[in-house]
Amino acid sequence: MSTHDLFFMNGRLEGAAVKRKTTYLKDLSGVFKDENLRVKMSQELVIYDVDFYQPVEPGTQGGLFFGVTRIQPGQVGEEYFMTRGHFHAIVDRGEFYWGINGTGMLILMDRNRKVRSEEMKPGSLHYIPADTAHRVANTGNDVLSFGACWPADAGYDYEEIKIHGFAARLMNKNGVPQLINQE
Ligand code: S6P
Ligand code: ZN
Repeated sequence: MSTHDLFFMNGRLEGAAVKRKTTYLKDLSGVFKDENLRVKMSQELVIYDVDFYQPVEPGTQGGLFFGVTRIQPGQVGEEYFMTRGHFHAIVDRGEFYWGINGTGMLILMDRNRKVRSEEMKPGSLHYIPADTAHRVANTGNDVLSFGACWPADAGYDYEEIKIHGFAARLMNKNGVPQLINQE
């Protein structure tokens, strides 16, 4: 009998097979509206990290991946720290997110560039439909963490967002998070 070595406990994913990807401010060139300000800030600042478990090879049909993302509190100018955001490479793949700690906003954009948002907080559950770009912003003073489960063959299309961005950005306007249209 082998010892089980994979746990999702107290909001953390733990086990020898769990991998971590850390994203620093220096990795997010062109992501925030105020790029001039971003380059002046500390480039070694951790903006978010993802702990994830891939039980099968990426691209495996029928497989599932599981991850926990933690976004630090903070802003670049008026814009909240957030994930890069992506469509899935295989467009008809959806995903679940759920809030674990802190408060934030899930920003969703369809192919017609129509943007909507859902508030994230501990216990909130979010279904991300297929062919929908998704990004999360931390609107609070604590670390925002959320769980995610997605198909192993979904892949990532970061390019579309890199070129065209989201049609709206989440900004702190006098202490209130507001989606501000960019087009
Ligand atoms: C993967 C899933 C999450 C994100 C993570 C970081 O499909 O949506 O694990 O990868 O939240 O966001 P991003 O946009 O940098 O991949
Ligand atoms: Zn995704």
